[in-house]
Amino acid sequence: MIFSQSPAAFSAQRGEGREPFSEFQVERIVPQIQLDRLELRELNLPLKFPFETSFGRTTNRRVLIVQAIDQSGEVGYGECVAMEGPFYSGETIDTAWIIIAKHIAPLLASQDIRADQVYGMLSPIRGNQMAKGAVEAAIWDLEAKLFGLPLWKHLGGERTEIACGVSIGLQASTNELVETVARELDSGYQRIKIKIKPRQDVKLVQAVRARYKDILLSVDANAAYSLEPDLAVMKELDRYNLLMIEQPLAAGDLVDHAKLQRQLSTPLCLDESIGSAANARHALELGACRIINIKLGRVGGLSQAREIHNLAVQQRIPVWCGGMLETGIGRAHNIAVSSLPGFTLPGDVSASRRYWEEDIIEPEVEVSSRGTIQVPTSPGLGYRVRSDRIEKLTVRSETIRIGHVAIPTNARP
Ligand code: OSB
Ligand code: MG
Repeated sequence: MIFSQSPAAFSAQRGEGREPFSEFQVERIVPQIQLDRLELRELNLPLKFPFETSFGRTTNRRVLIVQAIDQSGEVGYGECVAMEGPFYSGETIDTAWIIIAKHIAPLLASQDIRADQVYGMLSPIRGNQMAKGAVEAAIWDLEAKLFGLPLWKHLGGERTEIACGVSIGLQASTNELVETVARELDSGYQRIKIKIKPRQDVKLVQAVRARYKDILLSVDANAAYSLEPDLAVMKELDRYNLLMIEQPLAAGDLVDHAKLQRQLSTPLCLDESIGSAANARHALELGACRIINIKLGRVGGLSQAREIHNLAVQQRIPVWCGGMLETGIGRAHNIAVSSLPGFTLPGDVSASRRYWEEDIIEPEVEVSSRGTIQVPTSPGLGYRVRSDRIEKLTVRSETIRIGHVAIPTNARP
């Protein structure tokens, strides 16, 4: 009976070759994970350059890394994308830590689990998507490793190369912005996104467009505008052939986004507004956007990210993968998600070296001169996590045991 196998026995039986299973087999043979513990760590990493948006300036990243460890000792990694302060979303890395330790871990206790069931198991907890997403992503990595499959394949991804864009923060001057754009284009990036905020918007776009008529250019306001007072600015932006305007209005303002979209020819893209697959469905039904930015942390994990992707494909809405200044662990998850076929626009998934002097994975994420990342071929995330470096960067840690009770084989369907 296939279901009676533990994942460890299942991988061992597959032998050294580790050739991927056909989709048919992956469908049928679903090992269940016997989780032993979660390990939380806070790392402190200085960014190579400060990153400024309409909601603030980040110079240093406090990063919460989650390790999901099963009874055979296999380890999956997840990264919580919450930031230090509650300014992009309501979560912070400190709230996520408490939610994981006090509320998420107990819900994972006493059962055999599968990665695609984790989001549902956590449904008693309202919100806290980034906390959920970090744990769920770690369990996906663990499960992919138990299968001996690269995570992107285990998710159902198809692309072996993903298209990359960059997100450029607010700069000290317009000249510096144009110089930064030039540098990123020279590196090969396929799409430029610049951050804007009230009074630092049209003039920035105008300066970049004056130098680069035809590049794929978009702007991201991080919810800094309101419909009524700012309609004129939005109409100005509409004249620059932008690929999209990302999240101009507040996260909850789906109705106002729909009103705005009706008055613009530039597609609106929602980021902060999309906290779940339900939000995505509502936004599309209202006509609040024509493009969706998918961030696995913001939507509660890879299963929700995939569900939003599937919905968007059905409705012919292009999606792309957003970023949250991740270390290599979060970056590797973003690469895996971006391999799904509906990710047709270049994402904010860029090279490790844009953010870090030294990443915590090996090899680091590299971008080709054509602005692409090759998906990895080894199991799970597909990058080696540098435990030594993680150890050095750790400022606090906590181990949370998951009380596991095996369910007898004959009790299963
Ligand atoms: O709005 O996409 C955003 C970074 C932190 C918080 C929000 C956002 C961003 C970015 C950077 O735009 C994306 C990246 O390069 O990781
Ligand atoms: Mg954004």
